[in-house]
Amino acid sequence: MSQLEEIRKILENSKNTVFFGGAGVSTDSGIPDFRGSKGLYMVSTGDQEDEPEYLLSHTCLAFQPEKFFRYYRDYMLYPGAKPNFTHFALAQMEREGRLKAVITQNIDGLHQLAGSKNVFELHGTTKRNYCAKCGKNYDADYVTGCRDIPRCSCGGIVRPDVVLYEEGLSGEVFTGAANAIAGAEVLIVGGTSLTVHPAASLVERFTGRHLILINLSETPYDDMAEYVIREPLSEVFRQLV
Ligand code: CNA
Repeated sequence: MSQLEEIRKILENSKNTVFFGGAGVSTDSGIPDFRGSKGLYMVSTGDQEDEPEYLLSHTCLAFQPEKFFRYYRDYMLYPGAKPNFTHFALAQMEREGRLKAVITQNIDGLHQLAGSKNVFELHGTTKRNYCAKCGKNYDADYVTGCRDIPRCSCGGIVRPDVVLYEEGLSGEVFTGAANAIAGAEVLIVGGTSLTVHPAASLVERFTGRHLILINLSETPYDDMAEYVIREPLSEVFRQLV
């Protein structure tokens, strides 16, 4: 039996699978990842203040908001992006009672758009925005439509509900995700370099039976996995679901 046939059988027989993914899930939707071969981190001018880690940091938002929003709007917002086969396959598995949760590092909201209900967004979402001063909520269209710094009616900056570099994760979301992984029988990890912490270390909470890792490039957790598949996620899911 081939590896993919074995995995298909495992997924067919389990009612307790959890998926943990990252930017590689959405590359087939036209959203570039950070560390893949065509990722945003592969372009560097050598100036630290031009690096994505700085441009997407709390410091940049606080002290150079124009620069922050220019980069954020150009590279983090994809209003026309649609879910791809992987997003839809995961939503279908949940509807069929086979998938318990999707845990994502993505901020694009595409899992929910595909129909997934139990989604833990570890790094927040570009779909929600709020005034840093008064807390008033704004949708993504408001931020997309602003030319420069999005402002609230109170004058405060409207920022995305996204976990920026130097900011902490929501304890509630992280605990929910950790519990889902700790209670899973099968864990599929896909489209993530597993280098951003603490999110990546969630894999260590898994004590179930089958760990399946689907990623185009090597990750620090490959040795932990029972199956390591180095093919595009959508192609793999077409054969699994
Ligand atoms: P990453 O570090 O960019 O890693 C992505 C991984 O996915 C790489 O190892 C690639 O080799 C792999 N990959 C790319 N395309 C595919 C594919 N089709 N099939 C299989 N593997 C593929 O991204 P991580 O998610 O690990 O890092 C976490 C960051 C990235 C989070 O903070 C996110 O907010 C951030 N991010 C999110 C998005 C998004 O929301 N779509 C886009 C870009 C970056």
